[in-house]
Amino acid sequence: MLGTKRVHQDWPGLIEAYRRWLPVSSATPVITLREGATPLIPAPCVAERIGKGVRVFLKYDGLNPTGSFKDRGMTMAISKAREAGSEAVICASTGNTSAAAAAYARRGGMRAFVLIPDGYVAQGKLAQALLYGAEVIAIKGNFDKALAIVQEVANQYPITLVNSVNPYRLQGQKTAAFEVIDALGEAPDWLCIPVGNAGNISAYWMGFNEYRQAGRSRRLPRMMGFQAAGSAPLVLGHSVEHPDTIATAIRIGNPVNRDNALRVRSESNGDFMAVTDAEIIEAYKLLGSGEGVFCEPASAASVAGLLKRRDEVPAGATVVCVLTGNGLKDPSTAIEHNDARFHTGLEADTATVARVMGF
Ligand code: AN7
Repeated sequence: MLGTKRVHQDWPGLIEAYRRWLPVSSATPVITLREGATPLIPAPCVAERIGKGVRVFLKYDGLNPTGSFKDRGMTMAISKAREAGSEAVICASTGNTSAAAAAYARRGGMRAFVLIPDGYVAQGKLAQALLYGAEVIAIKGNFDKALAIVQEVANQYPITLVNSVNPYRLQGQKTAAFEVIDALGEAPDWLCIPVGNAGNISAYWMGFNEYRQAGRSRRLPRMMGFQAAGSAPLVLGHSVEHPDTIATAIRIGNPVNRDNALRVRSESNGDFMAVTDAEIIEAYKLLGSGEGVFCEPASAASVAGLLKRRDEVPAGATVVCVLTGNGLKDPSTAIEHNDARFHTGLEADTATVARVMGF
């Protein structure tokens, strides 16, 4: 009966929720914004395009505190940096890592330095880094160059690197796989995921394996990673010097977790594939106007990829597509790419409004 049952359960954040699976101890100061516990949303419009009784779910990690999956890794990386006595952190970022690093570092009382490719970070992400109080350094160069610089800086000076070469990042991010299994009661048949530096695909695979070893699931998914066609080093088999895509979050030509990614592909019998910007935008619009889910372009690559490979999905399969970031991160792409009827500059009278409505 409504009212007799406690419907809202307080969520302590993923470190407390999954403490026994994570490298933390009573000495670790937990820096949290109550990240994790994101919904697994059924996607009937996407499923209908595949048919064959396939079930599709969206792991909507855009509902984390700073609007992306990066919060999962950052609560761990920042808590461990704080435990080690660090006073400052640094990262290179296409945007989301910088927002998460800034928020968690400031919450933990640390300085946050973020290097970004000047002009190629979506507006919402830049706004976040600035507002959260990061020290933002925009360079004339892409993400790969920025990452090389922060690695050198972190080697030479007393500052903690919080890109996904930091092992605590992947530890935190693996909890998304735990949540998928906790929600479905079993691992999916396919996991579709956008790939940039390949940290997240590596983290999910770790999480799926740990849960299976512990008897929480019986199978492992095929890991299907999707890159933007102009920025697809793992598909091509070599680095891309000048990566280019509308999905700026995954505009990465030299993924640091390359070896992990190749191992995940072979161990899971998975695959990597490129999706074009046009395919990304089509999936992005379908998610918005068909499912009511607003994700950022990079995230839509997972659904674009699934649709591209629809013929290979086994009948009756369960598929999870990871939506890594919130659509509000990148309002200009949404305003530029939509199928809406948008009537502007009209006179403020009822007759005019009724006329454009079609009455
Ligand atoms: C929305 O923020 O690399 O394959 O610097 O923001 O783990 O790199 C972002 C990556 C997918 C790719 N979707 O994840 C950064 C950054 C979104 C992202 C990815 C990113 P990885």
